[in-house]
Amino acid sequence: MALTPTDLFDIRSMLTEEECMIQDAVARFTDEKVIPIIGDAFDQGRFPKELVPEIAAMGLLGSSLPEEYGCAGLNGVSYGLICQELERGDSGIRSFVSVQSSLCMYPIFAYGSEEQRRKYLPGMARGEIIGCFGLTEPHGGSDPANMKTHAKKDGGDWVINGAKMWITNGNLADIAIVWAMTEEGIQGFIVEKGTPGFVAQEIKHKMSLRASVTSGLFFDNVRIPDSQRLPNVKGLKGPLGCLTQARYGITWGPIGAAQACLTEVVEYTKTRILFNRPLAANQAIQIKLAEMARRITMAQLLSLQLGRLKDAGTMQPSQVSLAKWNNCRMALDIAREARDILGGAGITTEYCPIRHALNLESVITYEGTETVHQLVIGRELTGINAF
Ligand code: TGC
Ligand code: FAD
Repeated sequence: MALTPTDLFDIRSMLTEEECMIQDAVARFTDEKVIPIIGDAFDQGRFPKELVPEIAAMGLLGSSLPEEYGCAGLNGVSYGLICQELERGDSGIRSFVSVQSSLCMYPIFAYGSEEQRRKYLPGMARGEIIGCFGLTEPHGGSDPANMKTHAKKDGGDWVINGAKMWITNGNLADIAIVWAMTEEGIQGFIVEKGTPGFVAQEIKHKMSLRASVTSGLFFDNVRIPDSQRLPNVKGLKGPLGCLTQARYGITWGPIGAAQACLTEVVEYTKTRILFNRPLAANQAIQIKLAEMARRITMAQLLSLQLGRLKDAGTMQPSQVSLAKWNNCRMALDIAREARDILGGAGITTEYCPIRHALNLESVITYEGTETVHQLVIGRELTGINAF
């Protein structure tokens, strides 16, 4: 029996019927709605916002949160498969879902008051309220403990001053989850668009994640009531807890990007005739394709096991770091190699590898750079903090 090139170890057979149905539904959406438009959106530097209602209607926003807040209540493996299939289309679409789900809805659910959950989560699940997550600051994102943005208590209000940088969905967002230093350590605040003194400014001239909105956020004496503070967490573990959720999804996403590159390059090399034979008939090419399939397979096994650990409630942040590092590196290497195999044709967005490669330059940097994740593993092995 012939194996599936993008699933050589039959990961599908290890999924439940519900997980397979979710994967198929999102795969169909990506094939029919994302892939036909994404090359142009990337060229134009435009996030295809018109896709949001359908993404929401499919239950992909906050998909792991409970149904009582209007969410789908799916397990972690399903969330991973959603990320994988969306990123097979484009990292920007997966980014939108990651930020909304893991970085905005999750903290409101995990750290928010019941009133905040009821106020925001159902509208966010419907895609009517869009969120962004402000942790990184202009002076250096790898070390968020050194946070300059601060919030000062003033009677029953908080006054926020500072700036955040590289914020996905910044100019799209109706609310920002903003992390700020207070006298009691880092705390999270929900800042609504239009609050006086709060401005989002889109970052232009990006060569990566062009089908995604990235912004700077600026806070000049932004006054919000205490009811907009997330009451149930203090300290860096608040934002880092959100990152663990998002990074988990990001371990799956790049698998989709790599699968898209492999699929395209296998077809191309079978039909490209050079030196009187298909390009795919050369050992040098077959070894490159085999290497891609090997690395995709290892990444799939890592993410599936990570997902099963997550669903069992035992997943550890350093396990997520290992998979985020491995899978982003795997996909970036594959996208670059695929671009090379396409020759000159590989430099336009008619073929997906250059778009995925450019996107993955961000994916390997955000949510903790490759170095940050390597040092997390180093710390796990040695017990010595080398940051
Ligand atoms: P450290 O001393 O290690 O930890 C402080 C407290 O946090 C706890 N903790 C975690 N909790 C949950 N998940 C994790 N991954 C955690 N890592 C640590 C830890 O137990 C401790 O708790 P407690 O109770 O003892 O206070 O903190 P550190 O200052 O040494 O930092 C370590 C380091 C470098 C790993 C951390 O700062 C880090 O991860 N830096 C990278 C920052 C980053 O990833 N930023 C991402 C910004 S968001 C983004 O990029 C979105 S892109 C979205 C998209 O478009 O898809
Ligand atoms: P720096 O922290 O300045 O790092 C620079 C270099 O130094 C890196 O190579 C890093 O690996 C290396 N380095 C750092 N520390 C060490 C060390 N101890 N030893 C050796 N090397 C080290 N942030 C948000 O808060 N919300 C978002 O929605 C968001 N979306 C993003 C979207 C995009 C497209 C991008 C590109 C970024 C986004 N980010 C977001 C920011 C992202 O998380 C940061 O870019 C990332 O954490 C790295 O921070 P930095 O860019 O300031 O680099």
